[in-house]
Amino acid sequence: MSANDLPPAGAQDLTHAGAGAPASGDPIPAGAAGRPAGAAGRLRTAPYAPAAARDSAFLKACRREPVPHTPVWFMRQAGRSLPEYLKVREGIPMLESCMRPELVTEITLQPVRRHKVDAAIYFSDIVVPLKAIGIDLDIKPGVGPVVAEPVRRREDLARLRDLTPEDVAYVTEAIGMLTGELGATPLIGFAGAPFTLASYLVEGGPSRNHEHTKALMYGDPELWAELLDRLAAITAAFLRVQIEAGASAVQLFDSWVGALSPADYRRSVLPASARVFDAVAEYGVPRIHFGVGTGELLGLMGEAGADVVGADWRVPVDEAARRVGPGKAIQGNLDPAVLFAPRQAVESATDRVLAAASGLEGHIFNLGHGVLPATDPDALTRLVEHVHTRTAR
Ligand code: 1CP
Repeated sequence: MSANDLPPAGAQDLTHAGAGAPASGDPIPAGAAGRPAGAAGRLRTAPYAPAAARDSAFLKACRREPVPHTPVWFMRQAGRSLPEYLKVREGIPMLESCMRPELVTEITLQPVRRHKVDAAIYFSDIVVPLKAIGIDLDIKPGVGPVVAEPVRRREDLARLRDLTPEDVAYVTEAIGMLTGELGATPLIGFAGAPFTLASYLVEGGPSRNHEHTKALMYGDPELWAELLDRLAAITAAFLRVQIEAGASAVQLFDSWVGALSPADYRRSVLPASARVFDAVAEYGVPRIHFGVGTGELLGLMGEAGADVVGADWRVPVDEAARRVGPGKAIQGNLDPAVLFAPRQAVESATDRVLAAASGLEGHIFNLGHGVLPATDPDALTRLVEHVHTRTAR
């Protein structure tokens, strides 16, 4: 049974493998910390994810293996444009909805059922782990994450304690439910990268120019490095929880890092992002790295250690692959605003992305950034179908 045919979450008896249990026939040797030993730097099967997902087009493309068709998923596919999402979220604040496993499961499955995408992305937000360690923040409708007391001084770092699996028990529970329901459809876990998380913490909310963030980065490089270090530890712990619960791949969103020059990225951001990727390398699950406006940073983002690099729509995917260098798959990159054009124009723009990707070893079709809230859901369904048909081999 595939997730595409599934009834709404909770409408059936959920008998799923216990969260965190290796689901494949071959046992994973556990290290002292209960994590799989060895295998660093080599992509194999997601150790705790359902074995059925192993041969999915999405994971094959991440591993740069031949695929039956180009896999498709959309950043921000869960929520936003779907009427069934708006219905189940009615009256429930965003952060609270992230802490209810049944609701998270339902919202995560909705785009898989509707659009027949090749992967699910776990419904949450990049600020959830910060909330979980006690940072006073909220997600305000129409605004985004707002932090009550910005982090700008050395003494503020004490508020950034380590994250433990117990802090996010609802994530483990939801992923256990989800992997039971998704079957062969892989689940992508995610987290915000240290720079993007820092920008919300230091600014206190969304920001166009990141002026407080840059003032700290340039003005007190030592404190900045400690801040990013703390965030790298929290992010790594959060990704580990998701992988151990059954996520088949993880994406690190560094959405706002395109605000930096390559030299500043290398000096002030790359070391912390690299620590996050290193910390989950031992699991062997594909690690995806994405940011917006990162044309000049793609090579460095690859260097940080991802297996797959996502590109926005400003750089054609073949050029993105050249900048990233060999040995990594590429994800992207239809301009999400193109979906507002007539069907024929969407198909032509999609075909241009596919033509640019035709020589790549490992391409995952996605938008160049998240689904825009006013997008017609039917345009997304048609897009999945179009990519699958055009690339069937
Ligand atoms: O992709 C999915 O379908 C899963 C859901 C998801 C993801 C991956 C949400 C739900 N948030 C995110 C990640 C996220 N959150 C990112 C990285 C991805 C990206 O660049 O789009 C970022 C930057 C955020 C921060 C955030 N959360 C914003 C952006 C604000 C800004 O700075 O411009 C906003 C508006 C939110 C709130 C949010 N997150 C998710 C939803 C459905 C919402 C809307 C909140 C609501 O309904 O009240």
